[in-house]
Amino acid sequence: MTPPVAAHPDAPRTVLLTGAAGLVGGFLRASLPKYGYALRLFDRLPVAGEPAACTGDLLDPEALAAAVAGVDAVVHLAAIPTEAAFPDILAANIDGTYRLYEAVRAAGVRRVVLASSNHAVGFGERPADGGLLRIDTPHRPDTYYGLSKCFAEDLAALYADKHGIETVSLRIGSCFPEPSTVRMLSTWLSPADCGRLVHAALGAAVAGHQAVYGISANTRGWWDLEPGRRLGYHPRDDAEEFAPKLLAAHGEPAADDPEFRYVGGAFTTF
Ligand code: 15L
Repeated sequence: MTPPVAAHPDAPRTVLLTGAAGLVGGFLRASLPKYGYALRLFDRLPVAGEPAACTGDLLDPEALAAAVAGVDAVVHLAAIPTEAAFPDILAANIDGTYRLYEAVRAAGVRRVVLASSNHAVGFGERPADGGLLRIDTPHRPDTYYGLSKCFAEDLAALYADKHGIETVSLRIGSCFPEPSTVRMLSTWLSPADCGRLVHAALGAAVAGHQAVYGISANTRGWWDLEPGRRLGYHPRDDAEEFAPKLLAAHGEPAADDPEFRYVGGAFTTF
């Protein structure tokens, strides 16, 4: 068994992971226990190989209340993870996240780590001077999906200001086993760095609501990672090792290609 690595001394210990059956949920089920967290798993679908996982819907108040009872923190991944019809996004991502925060408030949980997305700022443009995209760039959603992540971040800010619930919103790039497009040479978040990021976000001192970009230490990254570093996120992976293969297959994108120009890449074209 892998020994625990660098746990924060005052980090939460019992953590509810919503969306535990999804891809990122699977990465975190593998990595977070190595940092010493005890995970409680929650998903609409059964979680493969995890008979103790709670199967329930975010829109079911009783299931949600039972899931949050007694945990120190919540990592909230549960959502439709891509563009979809507005009524579906409204139910799963917008109402679902509202219900989650209400349950968190009622249960007295202090910390949420929220899976936001780069698509909250998807129409943000690559700085022309070659600089980094700042974390305080205004919301510019590229889809209803991105809009739901803007809502989630703003909801987190409301519950911080009104109820003292601390949230770190992670504007995740492309969290996959490896990058599969040229854009992902910039936006990739490796599974191991995803674990590092969530661990940092669970344990760091934050006042209220704070957003950070979630990508690896990519040579071609153009989103400012400094806010994450200040929380203790020190990524170790770099998508550049995949560059020769991807560039040979696809070539360099043109400067006016949405994949190159906008944070959200192809999502701006749907
Ligand atoms: C996301 O937010 C999606 O959940 C994921 O499926 C990818 O499309 C990713 O963004 C991305 O921008 O690559």
